[in-house]
This record gives sequence, C-alpha cells and structure tokens, in this order.
Amino acid sequence: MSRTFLLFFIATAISWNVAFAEKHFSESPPGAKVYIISPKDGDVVGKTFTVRFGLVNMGVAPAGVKLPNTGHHHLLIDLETLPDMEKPLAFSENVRHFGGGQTETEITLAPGKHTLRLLLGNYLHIPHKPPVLSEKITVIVKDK
Ligand SMILES: [Cu+2]
Repeated sequence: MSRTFLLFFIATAISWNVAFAEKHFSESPPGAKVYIISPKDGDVVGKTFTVRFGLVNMGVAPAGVKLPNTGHHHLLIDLETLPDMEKPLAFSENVRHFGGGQTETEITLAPGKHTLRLLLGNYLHIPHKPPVLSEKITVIVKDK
C-alpha cells in the first residue's frame, strides 16, 4: 500500500468515525438522572434478587427505537472501570442490556460483595451526552 493511500485511508477512517459519533449520539436533557430504586446501598440480599431501575426526566424506549430523550437501561455489575462513553456498550455478564425497555430485573450473583450501577444507552447502546449514570451501590449477597 502506498504511503499516500495509507494516509488517505487513515484520514477517511477518522472522519468516518467522527461522522459516526455525531450522527449516532443522543443528548440527555437537563435533570436527567438514573438510579437504583432497590436494593439500597449496603443491603444484604439473597443470591437471586430483584433490581429496580429508576429514571427521572427521561423515558424508556426499547433498543433500536430512536425517540428524543429516551434510552434503555444497562446494569453494570462489578465493573471496576467505566466503559468507553463514545462507543456502543459491549454485551457481557458485567454489562447487561435491557433493550426490551425493562425497568427491573432479577439477577443471581455469587455470595459476597458486589457493586451495581446503571447506565442509560440510546437506541444504538451508546451512552448519552452527557452520560446518564447512577451512583455505584454495594450489596452483600448472603451465602444461602
Ligand atoms: Cu443496550
């Protein structure tokens, strides 16, 4: 590959990325807030428990549905480092998507200490600008 072509390729890739980002980001309105209704920070819970999602000043829409001031919930479980807020969120055991528009879930975790946090994503699973991220809470899962 010639050097000129390579530079052209890189420049195209960068501008495409910027264009992608601008086109696919969603803004969050002032006062938007996501929080975990229950459990509460420090709660002791059974292995399988319900997590309820709270959202203020925004609405819930399923993944793929592009409506202003909406998004779907992502539950971050034991995630030490926050995901890249510029990209679609990965799907993993630690980043669970609720693309159906769910506002609560039942999860099963191993006994011990765990952290939970909610992050709203837009129709393409990309965090809003600015991100709508809850406080991180800690729960203690009982050994029975
Ligand atoms: Cu998602």
